[in-house]
Parts: sequence; C-alpha cells; structure tokens
Amino acid sequence: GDCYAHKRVRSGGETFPSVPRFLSTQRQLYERSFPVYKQPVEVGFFSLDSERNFFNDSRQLRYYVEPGKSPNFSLRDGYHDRFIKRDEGVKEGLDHMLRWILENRTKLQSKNSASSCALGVDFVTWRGHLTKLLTTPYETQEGWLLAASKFGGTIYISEVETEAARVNRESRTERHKEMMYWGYKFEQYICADDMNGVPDQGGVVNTNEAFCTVVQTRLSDHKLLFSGEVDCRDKDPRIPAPACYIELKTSAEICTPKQRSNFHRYKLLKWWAQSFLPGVPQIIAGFRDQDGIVVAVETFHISNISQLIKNEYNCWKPTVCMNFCSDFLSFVKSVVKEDNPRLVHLFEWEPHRDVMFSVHRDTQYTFLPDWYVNSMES
Ligand code: 0WD
Ligand code: CA
Repeated sequence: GDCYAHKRVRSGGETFPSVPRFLSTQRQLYERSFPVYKQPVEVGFFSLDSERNFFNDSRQLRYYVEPGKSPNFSLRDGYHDRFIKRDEGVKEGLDHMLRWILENRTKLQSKNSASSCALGVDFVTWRGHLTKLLTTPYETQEGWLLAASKFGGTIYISEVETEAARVNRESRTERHKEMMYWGYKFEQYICADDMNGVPDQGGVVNTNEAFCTVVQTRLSDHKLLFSGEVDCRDKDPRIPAPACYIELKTSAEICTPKQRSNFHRYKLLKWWAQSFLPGVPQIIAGFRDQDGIVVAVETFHISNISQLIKNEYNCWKPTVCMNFCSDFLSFVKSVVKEDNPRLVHLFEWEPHRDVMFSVHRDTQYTFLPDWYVNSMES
C-alpha cells in the first residue's frame, strides 16, 4: 500500500527553507509525553474598578467565605435592579496587560536580565487565549482568530472576535442574558471585600470590576507572560499566590449519568485548562437548578481532575492540550519573524480544519497601541 498517505503530519506545506503554512489540530498527533510546564510564578497583579479604570494594585481582590454544602442561593436575585454590565462592544485587546507591563517594566527586566529580548519572554497574552488553545483539539463548536505581532523580540497574541461569535453575542435570548448573570451573582454570595468581612448579598453586581494576576512560566521552550482574572483568594495569608487563589463556577445540577458524562467530557476540560495554566489549585462549583437556585456546592482540585475523567470513554487528555499549545506556539515563532508592531499575522481556526494564517500590514488588525510602542522604545 501507499504508506505515505497514512503518515500523519502535524504541520505541512513546507518547501525548505520557508515556513509551514498550516498546523493540524488532530488529537492523535499530540499524544506524547507531557511537555515541561514550569510552576507558574506570580510576578504582579492589577485591578479594574467599577468604571473599568486600571490600578496597579490588589484593591479588587476578594476573600473566599465558605458557603456550606446546600446554601439555597437564588442566582436570579438582583438581575433587574442591581446589575451593572460591562460594555462587551468595547474591545480592550491586551491594553490592561500592556499598561501593567509599562508600570512594572524594570521589575520584569531585572528578573529576566540574561535574556536577549527587552522583556525576557517569548509571548505575552491573556490566560483566556491560552485556554482556547489548550481545548482546541477537542473543540467542535467554536473557532477562533488570534492576532500576533512581534515587538522587541516578544510575540504578543490578542484575540479577534470571529463573525460567528459576534452574531451569537448580538442574538442572545433574554434567558441566556440572565443566565450569564448567574455566575457573577454566585461570586457575590461567596466573596467578601475584606479578610474579616462577610459577603454583601444585597449589593450591586458590577462586571466591570476585576482582579487579575500576572504570571510567568515556561511551556517547553516558550517563555510565557500572561494575565488572568481571579475570583477570590483563601483568607489564610500564609498561602502564597497563585496557590491561594480560588476559581468560582456555576453549572446546571447533574441528575442523570448522561449529564455527568457530558460534564466530565466538556465542562471539566474547560475548567481544568483555565485554572491549570496560572496554577490556581481549586474550583468551587455551585450546581443550580432551572430556576437559578444553587442546590449543591462542590470543590474540585485541579490536580485530581485528570483522575476523575479517566473512566470516561474516549475522553480528553491534558497531555494533548499542552502539546498542541506548545506546537502552536512553535508554529507562531516559525511564522512571525519580522519585528514590527504594525505587522499582524492572523491565525485562524475552524473546527475540523487546520490552523491557517494570513498577513496584515498596517490594517485594522494592528493591536499594539502607539502609547505602548513609543513608551517601550524610549
Ligand atoms: O478582548 C478580549 N477578547 C478579551 C479580554 C477576552 C477575554 C478576556 N479579556 C480581558 C478582560 O480585560 C478581563 O478582565 O481579560 C480579563 C479576563 O481574562 P482571562 O482571565 O484571560 O479570561 P478568561 O479566563 O476567559 O475568563 C476569566 C473570567 C471569566 O470567568 P468565568 O468563570 O466565566 O471563566 O473573566 C471574565 C469572566 O468572569 N471574562 C471577561 N471579562 C471581561 N472581558 C471576558 C471578557 N471578554 N471574558 C471572560
Ligand atoms: Ca469564575
């Protein structure tokens, strides 16, 4: 037979010495040993207030207050009268992270002084973008667009909303809009503003407010600097970040074996990927019924999740997620060679397809702002 046709390749289209033009997302190609992933180190944090103003401090960090096993929280409470929603039409790109980098530049540079590039890292991005990469080999519904620019030796990666995502966002049902509020309301039932405080369950939910950790780590030979939003921390001040952080989630209550299987196969994949990346060790999940009443609260330890799912037939594997992400970042490095903040390589992926890219010089895709470029160059 023709063995060549059966040979699986991760990336292709190459005619030496030019670069590959695409990257496969087929799971089998990434089933090898787990890549090096260094323990993430928190190098800083920042806060966004109720008007989305940036502060180079932890003023928005909240403290976890244990809710009890079956607390009967109503997640619908306050949706109509005590809810201020962030304007999702405003695309902030990497701006808050870039602001943090500018204000903490000397700290970063002295930490990474042995390196050739200005910041001493290969990639700067949001944690959420990396989560999408980790789950790509298993994603069958939503594609993504990631813009990449190289500047000062570092590649910045910023998401571009797909057409499909924009259509979805603009056509949400009233029920869906309300359910999006439920996750934030759950946070309010469980978080206090002060170490010795109690949750203010009658207060306003404002989704402009955020506390973000900035971590540095390495995946294979890729040095990463990324930021992610953190819901709250353990009250014990002796636990260092990011080990003290706690991710909060809500999910529909599980009543049937089928629902349990779907939860393991799809939801736990996303939860694992998101928290594993910054080294957040646990998730507190509120399971709610159709009417938005929390009927059970459960803790998931990130380090146990891969054991939990091992009984599912044909389930996701952490090693596939991490190896795909590592190979994608290698692919980006091989493609994005020119150091130019106005040049964008747009990486594009649709389910059941390969990752592809296109090149855009000085277009609407350029995302590194002049205030950042000018300040870094001076
Ligand atoms: O411009 C963009 N395309 C994005 C900007 C996409 C995603 C996030 N952001 C920004 C925002 O400034 C936000 O403050 O990143 C911050 C959060 O970043 P992340 O931690 O990297 O994002 P992700 O892990 O996807 O989400 C963490 C939490 C979510 O919690 P749940 O439990 O639902 O995963 O951040 C919130 C949400 O509460 N969140 C967002 N907040 C603001 N803008 C966004 C968003 N686009 N997406 C999720
Ligand atoms: Ca959350």
